[in-house]
Amino acid sequence: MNHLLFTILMITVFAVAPAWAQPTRPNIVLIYADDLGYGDLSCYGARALRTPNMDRLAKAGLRFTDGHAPAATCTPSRYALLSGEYAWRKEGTGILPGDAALIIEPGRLTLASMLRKAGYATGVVGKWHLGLGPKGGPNWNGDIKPNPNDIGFGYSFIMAATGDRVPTVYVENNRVVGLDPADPIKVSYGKPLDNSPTGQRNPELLKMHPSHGHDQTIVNGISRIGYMSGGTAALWKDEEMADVFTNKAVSFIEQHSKESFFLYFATHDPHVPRVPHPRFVGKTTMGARGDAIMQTDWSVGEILAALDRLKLTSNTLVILTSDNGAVVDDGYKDEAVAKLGNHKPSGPLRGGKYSNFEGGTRVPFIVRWPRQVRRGVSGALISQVDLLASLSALTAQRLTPAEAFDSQNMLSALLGKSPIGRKHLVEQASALSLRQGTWKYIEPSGGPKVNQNTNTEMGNDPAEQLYNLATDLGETRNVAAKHPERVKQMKALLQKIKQTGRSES
Ligand code: NG6
Ligand code: CA
Repeated sequence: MNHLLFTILMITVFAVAPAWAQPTRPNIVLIYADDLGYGDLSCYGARALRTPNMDRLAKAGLRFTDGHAPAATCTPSRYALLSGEYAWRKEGTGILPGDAALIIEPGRLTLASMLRKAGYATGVVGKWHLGLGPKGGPNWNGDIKPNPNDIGFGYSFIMAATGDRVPTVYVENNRVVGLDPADPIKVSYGKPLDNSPTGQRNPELLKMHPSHGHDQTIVNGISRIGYMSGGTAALWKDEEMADVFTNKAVSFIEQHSKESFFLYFATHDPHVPRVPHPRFVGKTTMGARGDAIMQTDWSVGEILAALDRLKLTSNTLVILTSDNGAVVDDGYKDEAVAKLGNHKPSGPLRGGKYSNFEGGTRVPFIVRWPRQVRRGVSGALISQVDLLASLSALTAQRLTPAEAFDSQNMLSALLGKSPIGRKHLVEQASALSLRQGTWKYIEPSGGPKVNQNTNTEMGNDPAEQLYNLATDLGETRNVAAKHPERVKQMKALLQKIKQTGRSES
């Protein structure tokens, strides 16, 4: 048999064979934290708090030091993670309001639909923030469709957007959980719906006050972004959210323990509003943000414990990462700033969430699969946008050139079999940056140098910026003037990646 025929045959066999025929194919659990920074884990150098469960994962697995979220905010990162396309290529992929329509077209290949096609049971639990429903937004009181199940997930239990945005309810598959039809939900991101109290007019009703924005409808003593009425029986309690999501994630694992499964577990922690369960309050010296990180670590521990209990650990690929870098004051007076002490949420990196500097997209990135992944530390340049191509290689699924065109097969790097990652990576914040090896080029941009609300160093500059991260990880010395040739070449490459509409390797 010639080689090509054999390869085709093998691909076919793998693609159609039932799960039991592929003992080495792992379950996949993607734990996606929200706003967890590069320096927030003790295994990444934090000293002001300990994250034993995440550390345990790192110790038994591979810890990446140059792993990236595709963007410095949530929606574009999640869009790229699931679609394999850089979000900046597509309009309407910025931070979405809570009533936005689904931004990934049903029928399009996604990380979930690819794995589903490969025979995996697929599920998403946690923060969604990619929109729901058709153009014009979802029908909260009826059939919420399209939803995650229309883009590859067999099961979904989500919040539509973020904890600080209405509607503050859970959605399971196509329905708001616990909705009383006699008390329908209304949502507005324009005018107020009625005269109900708001954070702006009724600060006396708040248990947590906004520092900027977040002064509209009050739910559970916390004012949010957007207006909402009705749905009283369905409203979530922020204090219980980590328990609710974690329990749903564990149940999903239990229900599918006898088949290959893919769980996308998107915790809301440590995003604002940071209202951890009372059992985590005061667990760190850092106030709500530190305590919410402890809660994140607890959620990770519960997932790992479930895998152990069900004897799934050795053949489960666990990936732990974050949707963007760290932010301290993201809109509520929760003492995160006052109690930060010496803790550096972005570790040695400059900037954080929203920033063009490395703190925007370089995030914790840990991979464990005892059967296959080499233990240790990897400096390979890798991005979450690569998971689609890498995991399709792992499960012998073919991608056409029209699919996942920015996703590169980084399976060898992911499994620790190669120290080599991407040759180049586009980082998305208010401007675009290009990483090539240890060099970083930031496009000229006119935005503010510092975001006054969050106090983030944004990395905006009308001049071109070039940093050599090998000698200047903290991006303190712009060497563009010293290396005009390199600037020219990197600028041209970024232009080419934009124009050709795909990332060539
Ligand atoms: C910003 C919010 C911030 C956070 C962010 C989204 C204000 C003033 N700030 O617009 O609090 O919600 O959006 O965060 O409203 S993300 O992690 O989902 O991208
Ligand atoms: Ca986020």
